[in-house]
Formats: sequence, C-alpha cells, structure tokens
Amino acid sequence: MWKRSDNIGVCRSIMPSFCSLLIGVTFILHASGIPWTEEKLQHSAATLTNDEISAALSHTDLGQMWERDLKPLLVVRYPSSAGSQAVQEHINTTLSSLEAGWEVTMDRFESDTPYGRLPFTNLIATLNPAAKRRLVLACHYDSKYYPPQWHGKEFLGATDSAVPCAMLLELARALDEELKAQKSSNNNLTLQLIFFDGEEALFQWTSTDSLYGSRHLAEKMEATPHPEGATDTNQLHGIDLFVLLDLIGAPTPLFGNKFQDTKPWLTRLQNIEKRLHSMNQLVEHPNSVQYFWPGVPAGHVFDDHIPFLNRGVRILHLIPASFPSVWHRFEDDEENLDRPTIGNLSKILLIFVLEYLNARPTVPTNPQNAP
Ligand SMILES: *[C@@H]1O[C@H](CO)[C@@H](O)[C@H](O)[C@H]1NC(C)=O
Ligand SMILES: *[C@@H]1O[C@H](CO)[C@@H](O)[C@H](O)[C@H]1NC(C)=O
Ligand SMILES: CC(=O)N[C@H]1CO[C@H](CO)[C@@H](O)[C@@H]1O
Ligand SMILES: [Zn+2]
Repeated sequence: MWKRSDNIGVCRSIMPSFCSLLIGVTFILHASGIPWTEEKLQHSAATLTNDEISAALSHTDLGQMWERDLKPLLVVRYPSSAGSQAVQEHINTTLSSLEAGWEVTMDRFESDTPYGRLPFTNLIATLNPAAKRRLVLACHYDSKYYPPQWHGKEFLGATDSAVPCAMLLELARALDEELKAQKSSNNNLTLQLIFFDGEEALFQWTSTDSLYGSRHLAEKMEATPHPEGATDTNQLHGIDLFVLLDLIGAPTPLFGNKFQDTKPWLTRLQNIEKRLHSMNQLVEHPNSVQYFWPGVPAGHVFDDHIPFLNRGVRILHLIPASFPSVWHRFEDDEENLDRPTIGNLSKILLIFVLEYLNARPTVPTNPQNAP
C-alpha cells in the first residue's frame, strides 16, 4: 500500500484534479481495511452451542491427562538437569505425534547465572507457522532448583508449573481433530504453545536471576521479522493475546483482573465458566462463578509475561490471586493437587481456545433424527 507522503510527492508534478482523486482513493483504502497488526483489537470469537461444547469436551479425559501428560513432568527439571532434558523430549514427542501437525522448535541458548554459565531451552509449538496471527498459551516447565543440602528432598513443582504445562499438552491432544480442521480452514489465525525454561530464580530472584527463558525469547521474537521477509513487523506483532498459566492445581483458585485492555477476555472465561456450570460440566462447583473474576482487581506478579508486556504484547495472566499454600515448598507435589479444579479449568480453557480460534467442533448426528 502507498504511503500518504508518496502521493503528495507525485502531486507536485501532476494536475491538481488527479491529485485529489488519488488522495481520495488512498483514503478509502485506509478506511476500508485495517493493518493486520490491528485485527486483534477487533477480533470476535465464536460462541459455541451446547452441543458443540459437549462434543468438544467429550475428548477430554482427566485420567489420561494425569498419566500421559502430567506424570512425565513431575520430575526434578531445573535448567540443564537430566529431568529437564527428559521433559523437553516428552513435550516434543507428545506434540509431534498429533494429527494436527505441530511445528515444534527448540530455542536453545546459554546465560550467566549465580552458578556459572548454563544452557537453557524454550520449546515453541506452532500449529500453522504460515498464519500471521497467533493466540499464545504459555507455561514454564523448569522446576525451582534446591541445592543438595536438603537431604535428598526433591522439589517437583506440581502447581509450579507442571500442571499448567500438562494442561497445554492435554488441550492439544483433546482438540487434535478440531485444531487440524481449523488449520486447514483459517490461514490467518493459529495457536502457539510456549514452554519456557528458567522462569525460576536459581539462587534468589533479581532482574537477572529469573525469567531466563522469557527474557531471551521476547528479545528474539522482537528481532525476528514476521511474516517472513517483513521489514516493519516482527513476531511479537503476531501475538493476538499472550495467555500465561502459572501456579494452577491447588483448590479454590481465584483469577482477578490485572490488565484493562484484556479484561473482555477474562470476562469471556467467566462466561464460559457459567455456561459449563449450567450444563453440569463442572464437578464440585456449587456456584455459577468460582474461578474467574474480571471485576476484581488483582495485583501484578513478576512472571514470564513481563518481557512481553514491556514490549507491548497484550497479556492475560492466569495465576491465582493467592498463591497455593504449598508454593515453593516440598509439598508442592502430586498428592496435594486438586483433581476437580484441574479438570474443570482444563475444560474452560479448551472452550476458550476453540471459541477464540473460531473453531467449531463437529457435532455427532443423533441417529434418532436421521432420516
Ligand atoms: C521432536 O520430535 C520429532 C519426532 O519424534 C523429531 O523428529 C525431532 O527431531 C524432535 N525435535 C527435536 C528438536 O528434538
Ligand atoms: C484471511 O485474511 C484474508 C485477507 O485479510 C481474508 O480475505 C480472508 O477472508 C481471511 N480468512 C479467514 C478464514 O478469516
Ligand atoms: C475432575 C474433573 O475432571 N472434573 C469434572 C468436570 O465435570 C465433569 C462433568 O460433571 C466431571 O465428569 C469431571 O470429572
Ligand atoms: Zn516458582
């Protein structure tokens, strides 16, 4: 598209009536279409019918998620550990084996830490790399490092953040069919999953001893032209919304509002919670709203969204207003997880993603209504 200044330059040398026509045409072009980087501000999500919701949720299985996605993550997995390597392979293998065809890349780098220079690896899975716009779901897969003087005790970080990462893996598997169909029908908008390494401070939280993976990736994405070959847009412009999940898995989480510009999306999560409640899809869920509170302001927390927020990315930070009581304690393990909360939050997230991507599941036809 022309820039306004080009027209004015041309107009100096040609007839005035043609000039006003040219400027008029340019104005119409600008007014009729918005730059792709602003499409996210006007994005409208689908609202699934009850039948579509039931069809989509019929693919979820908390028992399977527990065994296949979560248990392999519940190992000591601080940066550079053998457990970290195993978890990277687990994430890659899980996503690479799906029908939808995810592109999984590893962002490997080294950073100075209080324990010397260490290797880190972020994993980025993109459903359709050709799509300009991405809904991003993110978690950190590293566990907090505890030095050996703790007499062999192991910190497994079940809520911090094995469960959020397992939720992303389960979502990709449960929605495999729907995501495959969405990928072939919509080339403009896709889903990206980011698994950060090095969120935790290795020794003590400072601006340099924390957020190793997200600091590195935000900088790298800002320096990477997007779409390929672009001169004035980068991968961060491609992020519609950056949804960060953290500290999930303890009972009774409350998610308040942290960012005015993304409040409508928190409100949508609350609406989905209400809809699933009315469909009896949620267990141990006595009130129509338990989790999502867009009207309740919540304080900011330093987390992997910060390097993205500082670069203008729109954030939805799904971290409970009160941290789990087991936070950064050895009790943050499988035994202290609350299964109904995890199952029900997974369902809400899954519907949110489908609706955001305008992906409608196929509803099985009722044989009684067949001709
Ligand atoms: C991820 O897994 C796929 C399939 O198993 C494999 O081909 C690929 O090399 C793996 N990627 C990395 C970076 O390890
Ligand atoms: C994708 O974007 C193009 C150009 O903006 C538009 O013509 C097309 O309808 C969009 N496709 C979908 C599925 O939204
Ligand atoms: C624990 C869990 O997965 N949550 C529940 C959410 O709601 C459905 C339907 O009521 C239950 O079957 C799940 O067990
Ligand atoms: Zn932590």
